[in-house]
Amino acid sequence: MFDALSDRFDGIFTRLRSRGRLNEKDVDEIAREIRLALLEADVNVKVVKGFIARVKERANGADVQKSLSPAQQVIKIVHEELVNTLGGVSGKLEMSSKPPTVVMLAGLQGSGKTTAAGKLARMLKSQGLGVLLVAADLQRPAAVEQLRVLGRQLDLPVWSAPDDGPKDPVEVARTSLDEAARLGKNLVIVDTAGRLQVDTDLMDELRRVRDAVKPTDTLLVVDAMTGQEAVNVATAFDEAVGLDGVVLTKIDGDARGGAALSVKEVVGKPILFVGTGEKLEDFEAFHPDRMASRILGMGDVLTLIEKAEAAFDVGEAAVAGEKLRKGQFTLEDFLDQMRQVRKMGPIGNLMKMMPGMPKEIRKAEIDEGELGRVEAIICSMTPAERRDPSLINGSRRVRIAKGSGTSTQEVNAMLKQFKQVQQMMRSMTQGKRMRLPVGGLGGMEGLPQ
Ligand SMILES: Nc1nc2c(ncn2[C@@H]2O[C@H](COP(=O)(O)OP(=O)(O)OP(=O)(O)O)[C@@H](O)[C@H]2O)c(=O)[nH]1
Ligand SMILES: [Mg+2]
Repeated sequence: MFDALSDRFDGIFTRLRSRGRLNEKDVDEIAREIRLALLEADVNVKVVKGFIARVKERANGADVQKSLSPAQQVIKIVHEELVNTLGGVSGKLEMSSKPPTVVMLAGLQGSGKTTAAGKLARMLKSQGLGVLLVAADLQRPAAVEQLRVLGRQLDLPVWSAPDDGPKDPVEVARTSLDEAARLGKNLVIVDTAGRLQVDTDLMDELRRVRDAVKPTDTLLVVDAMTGQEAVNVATAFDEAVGLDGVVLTKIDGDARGGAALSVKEVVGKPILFVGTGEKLEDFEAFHPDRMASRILGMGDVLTLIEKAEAAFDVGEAAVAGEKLRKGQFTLEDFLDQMRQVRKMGPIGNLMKMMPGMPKEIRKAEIDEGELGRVEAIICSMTPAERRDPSLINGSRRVRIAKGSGTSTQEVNAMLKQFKQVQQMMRSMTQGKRMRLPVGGLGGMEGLPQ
């Protein structure tokens, strides 16, 4: 999401950097370009109008700081206005003072409700909450089973209609609270059937499910691909059941970002979470400031750090750091570290969060296959070889290449790069000038040296 918009901003700001002072006419021109960029990203017209008016007023007005260049001033203003448009401060789930807290997920068919139920359950479980999943979607035959599968993956209970009893979602919802009490769970996530706004029967059923569980948080799940149509969807659901917030799904796709930039301002409901992929861990709390930074290519260090904290074992990382310092870092340690990094998600996504990454690198297709090959090569070595690569002679190289489905050249290149890293680490710890390995490691070729 936002790739096209990011590119447009990048172009506007690049041209701006070569300018000196900005007069009113320059500001008008920039405003026009930003307006077009936002409209192309399918942002609601009213939102665009307000956004442009504020940027113009501030760029022309006294708001301008003398310590910044004209380009920096405009970027700062646009960043702040993007943050505001995306909701200003980060929203949070409301927790009930009288447990259980009940989160009800509603939305159009296929928007990602059931997946979001699983992802949210995973996130809250990891925060120490006792979660019960509730299958109040009896519309689609496979819906209950889909939630049960997620429950099994997460090792969480799923409450559903009895297999041989009546299939009434309102009854399932109502009894789920007793089940939560019986199991001692303090958080209940209710998955509901997908429905179209125009379907009055299903909207009515949703209201009755709501009245049965009295949700602490009613969240609308919206597919980012919906664009600014998300505004109409959110308005309809808000009128029908009352919303507390929005979960924006599939932002990993090529949605242009209109939904994200329109919904808060028009409907007044904050985006609380975003879905960034199909897997259960592809889910993040939504932070307007961080998202604005990502749109403007400034990176998102905080999310990167959080991902690292979630993926890395602190103890292991400390041990690896110590070995690095002492020059005892082996291929085995390298493999461990690489696996931990890969747990953080596709390297390409991580690159986008790094500040100061040139656009070409942010957009470069990182070859995940190359990382996989490096992993396969190390895995095909014996433990002794991993600890002491100097053991690896010609015939061992052939064996390793065969075992990993690579060539001896690839094995050689990998070993050479590893040696360079070791040398670099050694010279760093000995206070010598740091020399980065030529070419970098597995698939990372092309990074600035
Ligand atoms: N790429 C991507 N796919 C997603 C994301 N969230 C959900 N999906 C996919 O979208 C499809 C629909 O997801 P569901 O969770 O079944 O949607 P739903 O709203 O429960 O659908 P109904 O119950 O039929 O209304 C599935 O194939 C999911 O894997 C996301 O954040 N990114
Ligand atoms: Mg579903």
